[in-house]
Amino acid sequence: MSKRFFGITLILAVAILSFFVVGLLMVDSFIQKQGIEEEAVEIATSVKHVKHAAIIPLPLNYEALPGNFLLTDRTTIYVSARDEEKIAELRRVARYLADCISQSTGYLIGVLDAKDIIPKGSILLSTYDAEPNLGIEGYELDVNEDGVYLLAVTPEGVFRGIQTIRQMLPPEIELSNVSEGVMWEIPCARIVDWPTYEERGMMLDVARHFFNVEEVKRVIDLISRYKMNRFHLHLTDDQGWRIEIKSWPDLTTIGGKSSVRNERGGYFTQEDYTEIVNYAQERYITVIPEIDMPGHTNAALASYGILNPDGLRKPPYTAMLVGFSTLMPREEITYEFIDDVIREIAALTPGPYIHIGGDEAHSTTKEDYDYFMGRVYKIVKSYGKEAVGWGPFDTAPGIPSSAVLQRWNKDKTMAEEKNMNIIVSHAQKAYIDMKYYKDSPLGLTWAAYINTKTAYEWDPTDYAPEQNILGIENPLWSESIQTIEELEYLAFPRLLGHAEIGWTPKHMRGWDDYSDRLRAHEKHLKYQGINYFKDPIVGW
Ligand code: TNX
Repeated sequence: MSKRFFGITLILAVAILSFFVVGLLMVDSFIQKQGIEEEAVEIATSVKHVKHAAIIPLPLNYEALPGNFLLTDRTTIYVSARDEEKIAELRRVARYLADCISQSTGYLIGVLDAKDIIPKGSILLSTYDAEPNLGIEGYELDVNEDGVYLLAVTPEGVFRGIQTIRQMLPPEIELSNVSEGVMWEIPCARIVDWPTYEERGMMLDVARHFFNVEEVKRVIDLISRYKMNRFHLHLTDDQGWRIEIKSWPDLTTIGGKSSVRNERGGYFTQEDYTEIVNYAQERYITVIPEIDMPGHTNAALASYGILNPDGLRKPPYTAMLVGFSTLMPREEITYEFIDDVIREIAALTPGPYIHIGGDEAHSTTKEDYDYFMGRVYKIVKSYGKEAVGWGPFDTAPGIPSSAVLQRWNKDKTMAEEKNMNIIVSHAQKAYIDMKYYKDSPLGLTWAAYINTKTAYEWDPTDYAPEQNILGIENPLWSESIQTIEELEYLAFPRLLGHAEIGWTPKHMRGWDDYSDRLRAHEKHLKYQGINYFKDPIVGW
């Protein structure tokens, strides 16, 4: 082989090799670029996801899929279940969804029983063959271009899933009048979801200032939107008695009149209360009525002289300081009174619980308090209900492990020792009557300032052992509020964060993601007509 030939071969070989190397590099850079583009697409979808499906509380599993389901005037809701009773209940739930859709789209949405195959473009609500591990409130939601399929073990689970669908639709779906020109799209996705805690609730104090049936129904409706399932009504306190007791009529004719600074009194008749309970039940929300005792009872003491040591009615109380009043723990008339009250309320309440208060009984000796709580507990049980109470009611020896503690502070407790169920309502995080900031126009300050971020960044296990936690509840005491607008201002948006804490597991929660979703959800709040606080910390 000549030197020249070898030289040419070498040049050729180098040329071929470099061709390959350059080619490979190009392919590689192409692949890399492709990767970046893919990543960009992914980011874009996730932004879109935040924009179009900012669901609160965050579902356990959310898989975004390409495309959208388009709701039209031909969309029909089908129901399917194994037995006639469930079908009837699902028809009612379907009607509820149809009405939600109709009011803003203007479409007349029909509800039909599913037979074999359902047409393209339909919504199916079904309790047929759902995975039992979804539990009572869990649901599976499949949205694809051909249809929306919502499956749950119970109609209650279907109802919770419907709230997810509503949040996935454009925010105009919340308006109560028809919006023209909106594409009623639901982004395609597959969701499998269930709650972390069994109880997720709100408490409303109607004793300090009264709120009427319509207002209470609105509150129930709003909390149902965020998958809450308990509504605790604080019905009696020093400043007012708000529930008609037929065997003790002066409780409302006298005790119902007063309120904080006498600004807003009133009471529910038993028919009113039943209307509230039924409205809540239609939304799969259990009402927990509270008769607070032995303290916080001035309104009762002002209604009946016989409940007082001197036989004289106390003057009505309209200030805000607490801890001065007490029923007489060693007098039988007290228990005759309580027996009547609990009997009448238990008869009107389908839920398993009656809340017997027990907080801040500073004018009752510990011995009397213990005796009193033990007696009242037995009365509650005798009417087939379980008792819930504020701390320190769990420290009374007559309160057994089957009772439920509502924990609001860090005072000494027996609940763990007794292995009681605990509802976590820690005042420094869960109280929605606290001011957001120093200069907030409404709210109290004794526990803390709680802005939207503080209200979100806590976990029930910070306050009780996991195995004892039944759930969480957000009390809205009403000393500082008199109107539904004021109520909404304190409750929203904080309540959404609490709803998520009760529903979504701790490891999936984070402020950055939550605040993104909250911002994206803002129009839904606005179009529901909620007077929410535009908390700057959310980035609003
Ligand atoms: C404490 S916490 C109370 C209520 C007040 C509330 C105001 C608890 C069980 N009792 O009587 O309304 O603070 O934030």
